Amino acid sequence: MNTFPKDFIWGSATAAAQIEGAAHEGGKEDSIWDAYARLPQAVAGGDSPERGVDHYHRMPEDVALMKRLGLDSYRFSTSWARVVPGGRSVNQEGLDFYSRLVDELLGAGVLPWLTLYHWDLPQALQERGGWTNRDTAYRFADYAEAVYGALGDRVSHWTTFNEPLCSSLIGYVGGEHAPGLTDPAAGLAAVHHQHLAHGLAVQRLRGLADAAGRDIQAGITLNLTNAVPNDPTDPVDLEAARRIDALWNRMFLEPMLLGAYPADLLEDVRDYGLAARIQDGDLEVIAQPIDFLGVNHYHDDNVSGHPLPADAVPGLRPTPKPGRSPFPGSEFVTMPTRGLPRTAMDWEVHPQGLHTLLVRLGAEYPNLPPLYVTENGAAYDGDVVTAEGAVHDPERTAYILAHIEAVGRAIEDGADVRGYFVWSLLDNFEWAWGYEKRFGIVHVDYDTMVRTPKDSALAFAKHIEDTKLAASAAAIVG
Ligand code: PNW
Repeated sequence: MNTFPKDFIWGSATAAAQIEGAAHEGGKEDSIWDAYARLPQAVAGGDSPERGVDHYHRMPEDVALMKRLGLDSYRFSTSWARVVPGGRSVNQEGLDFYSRLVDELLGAGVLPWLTLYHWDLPQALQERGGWTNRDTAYRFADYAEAVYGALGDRVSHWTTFNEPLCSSLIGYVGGEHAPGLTDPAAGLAAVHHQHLAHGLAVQRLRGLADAAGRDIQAGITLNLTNAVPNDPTDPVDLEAARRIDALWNRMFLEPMLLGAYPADLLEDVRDYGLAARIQDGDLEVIAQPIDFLGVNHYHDDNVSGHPLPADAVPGLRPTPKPGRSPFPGSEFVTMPTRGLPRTAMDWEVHPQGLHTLLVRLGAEYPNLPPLYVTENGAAYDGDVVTAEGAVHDPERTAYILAHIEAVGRAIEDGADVRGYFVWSLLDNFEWAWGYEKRFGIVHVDYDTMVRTPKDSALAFAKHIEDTKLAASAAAIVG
């Protein structure tokens, strides 16, 4: 077993639109995911976030479960459409729900780790252009202020965005996530405006915290994915990997950490107007110092510049639909399979990729803040609750433990990683896959909403306990 720092944070994550349900209760109005799910064929099985896993009504039970599993922290998101329904005025009832959640967590000894945007823009703001409208960034900072006003006395960890890549490129270019557009220029506008929104919100949160004499930790979560050239000796594949690395990783890391978009990226996407979106002063706002960087990691991308053979399985599958390429200017890039085991999402299982990524970040960005793995986990088919009330999920268990081991080795190799959150606490609404793909370490029966910890949850709980015992033993001996 690896040793982990004594104050390493072990947690689990969810997102509002995936678990809460109560889509039209407590003053909440449509988010883009509520609206998108009503479009024919948008979501597998015609599923919607309307009911979620009823967390809105079962919150205390879910927090009790976290306590039982021994989690140090719970990463959740607040729904903008619940807090500012219709993008108009603040809904106290919405804030009250999150206030009760935070109290419940603190009462259970679980650190609240709050994300402001996990993809559920108020539909009313979408009708004003959504993230293609620069004004949305300023509205986001106001929303951040409203949430801080209600929870800032008790919440210390603030994440602006979860995976802006998905809510820009997959939503506006690939067309497979809400709002379902297929417009590369719109997607890149969304990227820039989300960056700006991040910077404005960090400034706003810090200003409010300073005025109140409080310390906060503010950061962002990115989904970072190694772009591996399919044939590392082939210049065509190497060029494809450079392009995907620029779009997937560096387009997000560099404005925030270095204060500039990568020059090669600007050249790759020159036809789509990204440069024209950047106004004087934007990059200073975007490059606000952050206290941590959240890293979501599930798989590597094996990248080629050659067309796939006719019988090939495409590597990256965000949704059940054969979607458009989400890569502006690099639409020709393919993702061939390379014989690794795959999850039910068709994503490669390759824990070493997480080690490579975490070590690389420290090597490439001298001013990198501390890292937290804010999501990692796997969907597998075939979870069943046995007569004894167990769910045997050996593949998910192995996936999680192998990735934790990779994190431990990355720390030994110098990466400054301070926490690990499993995705996800509960089976939930897996975006365009609806309820078909189960990522939970806790099983949810979608008819009765009964929760049953899977073997992976018990293994994770045991891992947390063993690690803490080992750390305190080392402290006594040391
Ligand atoms: C993340 N991809 O989404 C999200 O943060 C979660 O809400 C989600 O449930 C989880 O991962 C599992 O999918 C992703 O296409 C969606 O590479 C798509 C991709 C990656 C992450």
